[in-house]
Amino acid sequence: MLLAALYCLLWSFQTSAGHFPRACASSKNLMEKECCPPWEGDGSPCGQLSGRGSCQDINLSKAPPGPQFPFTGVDDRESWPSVFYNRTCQCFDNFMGFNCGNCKFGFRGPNCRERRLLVRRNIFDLSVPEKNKFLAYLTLAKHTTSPDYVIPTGTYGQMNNGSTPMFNDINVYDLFVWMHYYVSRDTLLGGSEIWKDIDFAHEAPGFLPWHRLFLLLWEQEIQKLTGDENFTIPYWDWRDADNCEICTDEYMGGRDPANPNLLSPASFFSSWQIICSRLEEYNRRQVLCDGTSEGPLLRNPGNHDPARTPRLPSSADVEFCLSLTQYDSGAMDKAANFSFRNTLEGFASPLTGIADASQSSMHNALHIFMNGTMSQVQGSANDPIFLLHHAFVDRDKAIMKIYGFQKPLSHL
Ligand code: KOJ
Ligand code: ZN
Repeated sequence: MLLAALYCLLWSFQTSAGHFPRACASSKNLMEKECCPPWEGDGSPCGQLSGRGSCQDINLSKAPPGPQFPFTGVDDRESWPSVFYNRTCQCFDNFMGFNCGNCKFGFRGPNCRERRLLVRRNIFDLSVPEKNKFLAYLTLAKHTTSPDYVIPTGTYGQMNNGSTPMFNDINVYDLFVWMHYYVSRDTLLGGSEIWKDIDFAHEAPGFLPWHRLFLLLWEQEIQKLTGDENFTIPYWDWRDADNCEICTDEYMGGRDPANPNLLSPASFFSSWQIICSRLEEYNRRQVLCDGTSEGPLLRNPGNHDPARTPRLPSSADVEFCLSLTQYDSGAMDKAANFSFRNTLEGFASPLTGIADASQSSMHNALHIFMNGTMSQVQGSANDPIFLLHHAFVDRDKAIMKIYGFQKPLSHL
């Protein structure tokens, strides 16, 4: 749960992942501010009897408000997760998870001691049965209610400070769509007031580690759902592409001949419903996305604004990003110059490294190019192309940049 907090400091806040263990969604848990569920293996909180972990007070450093968010105490995501819980499981050794029931990424076995190496592969290198298995996993995730997690449908204030819990079931796929919405959503300030200049996962140093953790958690949930402990997300290598090569009915869905904004009826995803897309409506009503279906996936690749995104990224663009030696720079936001993160994210030119608000390049270029659900930050993870795209953004050389590792870590 909420592991993103360990990894990123964005705009001076602990970042938030935002999904809640079902076992901690009661008014008792919320009133006591404790989330230390039992581990099934021994029935003790955090698997304490088996030495997996123990229930601990969380200890967060307080961050001062910055220019992007000149408030304190108005948003549940500040100092995550302390608005909801101030005691959670601290896991030992290679255990992790809300009840220390999982192994840390890269480990397996009953005691999580065995090293495991998993490799993310190019989707075009998968055999037809392997590719079809991936598509079947996506379908299964979209049709299976998450056994372990629920989503809050109101703020802590709307829940009367925990005494009236507001949570919904959600399917495994949409759980992650919702997390991406929640981390990037606007702040509801009460009345009709909204603060839009806030995003805990984009436009700042946490962009790469937040999305990296997102993909790792996604893989872990699919591994649990399918029993396939070797599952990894395939990537789409979009370097030098001049069209959406994965937008065919055999892969991520072709275009509907009758409506260019929709997926072809023969594709795997034409019947999918999206969530978390009606941002203006949520803001007007001062509510959160509650996971209700909001219509079909929209995608119209290539029919985007060519002045904003003239082309998809080239190999030379990627090489330029990798030549930048500073992970982030300056104000560490979307105006940063010569920043590896800002250039790879797509707010700075991949020719010069200078920030350019008129263009969406690199990672952003793919979102804009898809011209539909993918192009709006809060709902973009509805389109499964999001996963293939971010698996490529997360590829080895990018990761080496973040952590200074010598070896590729795409297998993490
Ligand atoms: C959607 C996203 C994103 C960027 C854009 C476009 O998720 O990160 O759309 O800039
Ligand atoms: Zn994102």
